[in-house]
Amino acid sequence: MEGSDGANHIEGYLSAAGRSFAVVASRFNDFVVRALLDGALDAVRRHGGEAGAVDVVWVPGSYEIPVVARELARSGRYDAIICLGAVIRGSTAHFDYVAGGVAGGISSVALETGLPVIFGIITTENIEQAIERAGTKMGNKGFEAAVTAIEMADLMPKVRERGGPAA
Ligand code: INI
Repeated sequence: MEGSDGANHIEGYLSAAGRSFAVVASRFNDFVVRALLDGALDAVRRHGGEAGAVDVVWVPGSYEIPVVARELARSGRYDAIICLGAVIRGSTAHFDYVAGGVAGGISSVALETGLPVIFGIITTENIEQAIERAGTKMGNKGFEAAVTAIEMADLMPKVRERGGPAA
């Protein structure tokens, strides 16, 4: 698309129709993560997708998310992977290890596989802040993560087509 500045702008649109997604969800703090999942499925439906086109895989804690995301990304069955978890500092002495591990792991999987792997992990100081980000006054980070997945799923094929090796 040519923008008003004369450059060629490439961007993803927010249509989930015909797209397949996997969600990797952490059972730790699951009362928060279930609200994030509700938000993510709502986002898929509101953007023309079907809940039946979403597979949800549950793992024990956020630290386990990257290894499962990697398997799912490598399967070739999905247009994007959405990772959902809640790492709350008040609940653990090893917050930094869990939060850092899951963030670095998700980023590595995305770079290794070339698939959008979306960081829908809430990292907060306390439970109140987590609840605020799971469908109350700060919105729903699961919804936002799914919208990002939908946009990236549309963007990546366009980037490959545009940026791939010349024929
Ligand atoms: N996992 C979370 O997803 N959130 C947390 O807040 C958390 N805390 O508090 O410890 C947490 N820990 C478990 C961790 O993700 C792993 O499951 C565990 O260390 C085993 O590898």
